[in-house]
Amino acid sequence: SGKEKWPRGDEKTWKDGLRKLDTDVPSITKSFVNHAQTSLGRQAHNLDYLGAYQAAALSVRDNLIINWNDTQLHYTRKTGKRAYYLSLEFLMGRALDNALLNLGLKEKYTAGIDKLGFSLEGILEEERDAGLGNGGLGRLAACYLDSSASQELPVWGYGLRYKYGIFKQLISPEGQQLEAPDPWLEHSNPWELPRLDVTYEVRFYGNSDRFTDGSGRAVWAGGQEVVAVAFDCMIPGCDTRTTNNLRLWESTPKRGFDLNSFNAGDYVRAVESSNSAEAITSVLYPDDHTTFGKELRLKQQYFWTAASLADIIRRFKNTGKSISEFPDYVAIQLNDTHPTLAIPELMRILIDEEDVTWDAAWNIVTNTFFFTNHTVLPEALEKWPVPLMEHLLPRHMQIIFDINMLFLQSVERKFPGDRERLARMSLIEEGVPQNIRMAHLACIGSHKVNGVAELHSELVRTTILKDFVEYFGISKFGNVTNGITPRRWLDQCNPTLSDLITDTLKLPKTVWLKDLYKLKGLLDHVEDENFRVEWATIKHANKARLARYVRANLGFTVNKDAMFDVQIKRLHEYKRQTMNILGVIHRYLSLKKMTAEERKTVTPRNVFFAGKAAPGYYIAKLTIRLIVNVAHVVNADPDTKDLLNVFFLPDYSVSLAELLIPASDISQHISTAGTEASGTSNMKFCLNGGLLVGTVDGANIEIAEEVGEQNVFFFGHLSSSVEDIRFQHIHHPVAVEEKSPALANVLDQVSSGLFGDGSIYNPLLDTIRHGDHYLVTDDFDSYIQALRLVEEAYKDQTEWVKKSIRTTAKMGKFSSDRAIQDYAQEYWNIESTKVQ
Ligand code: B1N
Repeated sequence: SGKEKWPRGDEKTWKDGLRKLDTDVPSITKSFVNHAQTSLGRQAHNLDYLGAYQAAALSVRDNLIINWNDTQLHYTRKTGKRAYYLSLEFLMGRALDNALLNLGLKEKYTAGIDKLGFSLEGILEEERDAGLGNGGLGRLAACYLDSSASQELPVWGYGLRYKYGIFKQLISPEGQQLEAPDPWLEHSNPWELPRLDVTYEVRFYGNSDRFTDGSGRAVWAGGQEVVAVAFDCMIPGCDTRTTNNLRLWESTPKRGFDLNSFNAGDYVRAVESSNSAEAITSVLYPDDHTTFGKELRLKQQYFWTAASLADIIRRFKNTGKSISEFPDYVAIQLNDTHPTLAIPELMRILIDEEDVTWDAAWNIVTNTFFFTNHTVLPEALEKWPVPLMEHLLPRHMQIIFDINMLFLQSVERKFPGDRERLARMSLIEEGVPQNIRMAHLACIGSHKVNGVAELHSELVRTTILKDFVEYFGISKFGNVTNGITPRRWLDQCNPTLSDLITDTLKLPKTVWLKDLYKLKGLLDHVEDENFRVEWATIKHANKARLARYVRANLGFTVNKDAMFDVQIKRLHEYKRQTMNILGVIHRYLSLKKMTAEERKTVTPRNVFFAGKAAPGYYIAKLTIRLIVNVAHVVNADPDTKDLLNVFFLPDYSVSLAELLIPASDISQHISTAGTEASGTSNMKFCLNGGLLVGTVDGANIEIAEEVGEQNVFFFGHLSSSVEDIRFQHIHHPVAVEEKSPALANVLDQVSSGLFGDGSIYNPLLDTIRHGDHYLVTDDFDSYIQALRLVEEAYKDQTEWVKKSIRTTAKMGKFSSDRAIQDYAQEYWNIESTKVQ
């Protein structure tokens, strides 16, 4: 009859039972009260704000689940190509406000919650950040999920459900960073759906024995088996029913695990080994841009890639298609080298379990994977010791050796007799021990490789993967400039500016939020004085909002009429927070020398810092200490305290960024040229009308191209000269006094104890005095000059506001919707599809 058969039972009874989306205030309040009553066991008389948050979240979650279910059913029925984003980090932040905005239900929830005697604002503050990432790489993954759902693309994320996310940062009165665990799951997490039925067993250690039949197959057995359990997080798109999935794996011991030890009465040993299974997903590694070769980290990487691949393959097999068609239906994006083991793992499954030949398997693999590189810093390029890999994953080690042998044979055919080239390109770096170069493996196992901004992608092509460009040809090596989601990074964090833009463009909000190039319509209003006043008033209100936070949480009073100058990012020598604080000291010393008359002409400035240092990164921690102690002195000095203030805001997070970014007049992105692959907060500040002070690096360059160089404050040496300057530093060192007397004076003041015991800071200052790998000495004077120009420009508020509007207006390119469409079309070959 052409009629679809109802799956089971009475269709009407089923359909009557289905929950519908809450779209009106009465059903919202009803759902809220129901959840308080039955999910939480609370009532009006004993519901506090935390309970109210949970009730609200559960009621919103019901809506998400309805959409999520329909989306997944739609994908299953459609059976088109899907993409999977494998990332060890997803820095999601809070979910409630984002879900309300993307569902278009914020106003109705505000009204409903008000009726129940709570304020939505207060409820939103109860939510803990999901901090499952270190910084830009993890937040990028989160923005890409938002854009995939908003663009109605069939994309799933795969990651780990760490019990503890990025550590909580405490700052002692002396300015020392202390780390505390982040128990983000303490009050249960309403945004996840445990899928206790979706599990996979993942093997470690054991032995791999090759068949002797010449098939290349092997049997890997023994060792330890750990179970991966799925937890699904719903990712709502903006103004669409599409709700995608982020699947996070938790490690648990295998049921009945090591029963022998229990039987033998060795209770403690048995419990210990189950602890070790759980340890795999216990904590996010808090180091970025460094590799330690820790076994537990490698275990995390394999556990996650093995579970994710098994899940992807199971889903593919359910479609009934032949395994040779895998790359026509599956694209897998490797977010940096962390998931590179997926390459030998897919080879293993195809060869050992699916009976595919080596060549056919390699063909499938190299048409399935795509690899994004996020840094060219040598210390961040992942290497794993061969003995560790052999011990933990013996079968994968064999496969990697085989891939390497075949690859080098092919290189040898293309470049006969070039032994040095073979050594450079090998997957194995010689040494004691030998190391596996994961970027090389990711590169040769992927269909395409990309960097994250134009300059960075060019550096990838000409430095770390130069030989591979010569071997594969240039077309394998692309660029996708990073982007940010304007939903969180404008509409959510700066609602008043969002409303002004909506009114000014005379477009529905979701239209410009999903086509960010529409912002250029703001250019028609730059000369409208009323509009400029509204623009400036909003910035001022955002500064006041930040000032209230600082007052309430840290007890400092912030002059909200001063210029707000912000640098917030992970602490790292290459990001040069040290140069910023030394610049502040320079400013302080100049102010001290001025007469009272001269001081009257000075623009007051508040300098905000926030960011975490890796727990073992001594120099980065010393920088925090210096910032905190400079703040103590400068903020207390009656000569300067009205003109210059310094704040280090502890425990930087996504939520704190949402408060700081809309409040900035200028932000600093001052990495040594060639070191910051892209940067993404630079885009967030500019989208919110903050101007950029920066080096000619990463995405700063493309921002300047879009907004015009007259609207950014560039300084410093270009990446093309960095190598030569470093060579000079080593072979013809010139004293700081000669290169920058201003900097030398600042260093002397620090050493001589102006900010407390100077000797504490010597290891930090010595990184500049000797070697100066990050070129602080070379860039300092032009940095100070750039800040002078900022101060000049800020005095003309009319012009300044025009620059601010023009900057926001030209940020269309930096929407993560553009970036994700680029991946979808140029890399994954997937299409948008509308959920009915
Ligand atoms: O990735 C961001 C870029 O915008 C930043 O410029 C870049 O620094 C950042 C090892 C990393 N690169 N590499 C990392 C993170 C964790 C880890 O364990 C390296 N993060 C970046 C997004 O493209």
